[in-house]
Parts: sequence; C-alpha cells; structure tokens
Amino acid sequence: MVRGGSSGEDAGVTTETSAGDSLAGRLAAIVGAANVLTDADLRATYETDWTRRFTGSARLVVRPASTGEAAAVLRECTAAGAAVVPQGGNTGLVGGGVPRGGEVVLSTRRMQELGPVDTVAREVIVGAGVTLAQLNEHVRPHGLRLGVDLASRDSATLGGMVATNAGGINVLRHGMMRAQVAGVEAVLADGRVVSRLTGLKRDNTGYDLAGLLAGSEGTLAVMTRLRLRLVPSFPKVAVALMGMPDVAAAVDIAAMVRASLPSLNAAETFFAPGLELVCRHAGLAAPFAREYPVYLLLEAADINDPAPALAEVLAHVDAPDTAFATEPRDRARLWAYRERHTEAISKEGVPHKLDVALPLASLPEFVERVGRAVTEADPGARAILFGHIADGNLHVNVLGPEPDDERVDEAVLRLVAGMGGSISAEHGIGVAKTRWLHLTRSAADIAAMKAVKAALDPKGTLNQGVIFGD
Ligand code: 2HG
Ligand code: ZN
Repeated sequence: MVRGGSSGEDAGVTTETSAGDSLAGRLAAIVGAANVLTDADLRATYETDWTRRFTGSARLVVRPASTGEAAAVLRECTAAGAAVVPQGGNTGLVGGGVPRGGEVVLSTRRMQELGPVDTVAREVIVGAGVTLAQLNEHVRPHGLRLGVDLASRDSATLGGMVATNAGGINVLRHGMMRAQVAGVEAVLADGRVVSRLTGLKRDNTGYDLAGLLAGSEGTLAVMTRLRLRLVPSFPKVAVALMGMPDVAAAVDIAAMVRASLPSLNAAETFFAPGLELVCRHAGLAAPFAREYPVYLLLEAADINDPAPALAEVLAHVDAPDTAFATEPRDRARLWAYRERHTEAISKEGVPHKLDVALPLASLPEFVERVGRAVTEADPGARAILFGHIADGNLHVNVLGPEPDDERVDEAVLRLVAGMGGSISAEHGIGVAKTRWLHLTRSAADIAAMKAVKAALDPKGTLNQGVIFGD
C-alpha cells in the first residue's frame, strides 16, 4: 500500500501515535469523548481510501458537528502543531482524504444541516457532511436537484465534492461542482472562519473565496457549510445505449447530439473489456447479441418526454444496435453497464486510477496510444477505459502493477501531457499525482498556488503532502 510521509516532525507540524495523547482529551472537551476515536478498530474505516491503494494510520479521528466545533478543533490542532487531514465520505480516488501516517483525521460527516429550500433563488444551505443523495431527497419535493451527479451519490459528502470540485455525469449540462457553489462557510487552519453565505447574485467585493476553496482538496480550509445552487429535476428522462465501431464515431455522435438536443444530460462511454468485467462481476447479461469495441450511453431529460427528439436525432446515425429506455428500471439497467465499472474493477484488484482529460479531437488517438503506453511500461498491466466522453474525460484504470509501482502512471500521464491534456480531469491531484503536477501546471502557477497555501495555512496544518507533495 502507498503511504505518504512518515510519522514524526515535518515542517513544524507533528504527527504522533494516539497512545497517551493529551490532544485527544482537549478535543474531547470540544466535541464530546464519543466523537474522538483513538481506538484502532474505530479509526480503521477512516484510514484507507475507497480504492484500498492509499492507507496510513491516524493519530485520532475527530468528528465536529458544527462550524464552531470545527473552528475550536483546528485552533487546538494548529496550536499543538498537529497535522490534520479533512475527510468527507471517503469516496476520493487519489489518496487526498486519508492519513499518510500520524495525522488527525477531521471527519465532517456529523455536519448534517439541511436548510429550508429557497425555491425563488433555487438555492439551499447545507452542512458539509450531508451526502449528495440526502440533499437530493431533501429538495426533490420542490422539483429540484443538484446539477452534479455521480455514482458515489449515497456516500459522497457535499463538502468533499466542493473541496475536490467533483465532476460526474452531468457536467456537459450544468458544469462542475464549483459552478453549483453560491457560497461557503469554511474554517482556516488557525480556527478563523470565513463565511460567504448570503447568496447575493451580484457581489463583486474582492476575491472569490468560495471559488478558490472549491478544488483546493482540503489544503486551504475545512468546508463546514455550503450554499448550493439547484437545477430543475426534469420528470421525463430517456436513455439510449449504442454499440460503436470506434471512439471517433462515439466522439462525433456525442458532439452532434449535444449540438442538436438541449435536453442532453449525459454522454458517457465504455469499452468492451470494461463491459466484460461489469457483466461478470455484476451478473448482468451483455446489452447486445453482438460485441462492440466501444459503447456510447446518452441521457436526455426535460419537462416533456425527450425520447422522440432523442430517437429523431439518432435516426440519422449508423448504429444498428441501439437500446432505448424511458422507464426508471430500464434506464437503471442501461446505466448499470457504465456506473458499475468502478466496483467491477475493484473486484479484480487494486487499480491505479488515472483520471485524465484530452482535447476532444485527440481522444481517438489517445485511446489508440494509451494501451500501448501501458503495456510498454509494464507488460503485465491491463488498462480499462471509460468516462465522460462529451468532456474529453477518460478514466484510465490500470490493473496489475503493485500500489507503489508508478511506471504505468508515469507513462500515461506523460502521454496525456504531451497531447495537450490534463493529468486530472475531476478527481484531483491528491497524493497520487503530485509528482506529475509540473507536467501541466507551469512553475509560475505552482509558485502562486504555494503562496496562497502559505498565506492561509502558514504552519502547514492542513493536508500536508496533497497537491504539492512533501
Ligand atoms: C466515474 O466516472 C467516477 O464513475 C469514478 O469518476 C472513476 O473509478 C473511476 O476511475
Ligand atoms: Zn468520472
């Protein structure tokens, strides 16, 4: 398993074991003894990430329930020189939300506020520990939902989704998580609280702190409350799954449908090897009698049934095998082929997850070259690709290499950078990709980001090692 920094002194911030920890007592006075976990068994689920690739032991886990408690916890930790790793639903895939060794894990899951829904502004204030599914349940009676949706909706917390600027399946229509944020309340490392929750549409009064904190991966502040924009939850939904001869065809059709169908919600892709894994591990029958190299899944949603318009657009496409679904069960059946990739891959082993973006025009060439790059770097490695095709975002999951053997990561990320892409489309840098940040961010960019980090967290309390490395 990959472990980051070792326990001990590091840049003035200490990490140590929980035995005889006086900090634990001081934190218990703030959040209650039941919310300071020092026992190894109780800490365990906070210490390993979803992929099982990243793990480290925590000094303790502390679970504040409010901004005030989080502020007192951070004040105490920074004063004690204790390193802190903020954690939401622990669904991150780049090792940015689990300890590297000896840090305090600050879990936001108890921040469960669900504020009244402002149906005029279409906004709501929620606690950082509310999950995406909980939020959608809360706002559904008003015909609303969050504009970002993703497969880990039942566990991913909104604080974590903002902190990582999560993407998911509806980005082509509603943008990424930063675009859903109307305001945040967050605690800086020294316990000071920055709060912009008024929701004013026009408020040009200096730096946009909410925009800066979105995507900062827990390195600048701990998000505690969020004011989120909502979008209509359209009642009528249509899904189409098509077999494609190659990626170029899938890219072209997705672009054509996007240009002519404003109700398009999602355009996703997966390939034959991933489909085989999903069918085997989830016990699903293949979607079509014939196997295709590439599959394209489209979803449209509107007030009126978008199925006729979707079918009309697709009538001009040469795709003999197309499955349509409008009923929830049938739609879920088609979506399962795409959404169950992550789980099926994890059943095969511990993957290296390389979440990358390419210019759309380069996607076919990338797909052709990436398989070769992977096997040249490690002949025993196997790449499974899938992703959000309309945004040029592919998830290259590699099975085979040991968790800390980075030869394949190096080959794929260099290929991506050489083709004008991004080494992280939506999952973030975490600790997984710090070595390659320089491939797609200039020295001036990195220096500016480090200056912001040093200004907001001068003692380096928050998420040491994430984004920039050690
Ligand atoms: C998805 O699109 C998620 O399903 C997870 O971003 C991707 O498992 C992955 O690599
Ligand atoms: Zn994704």
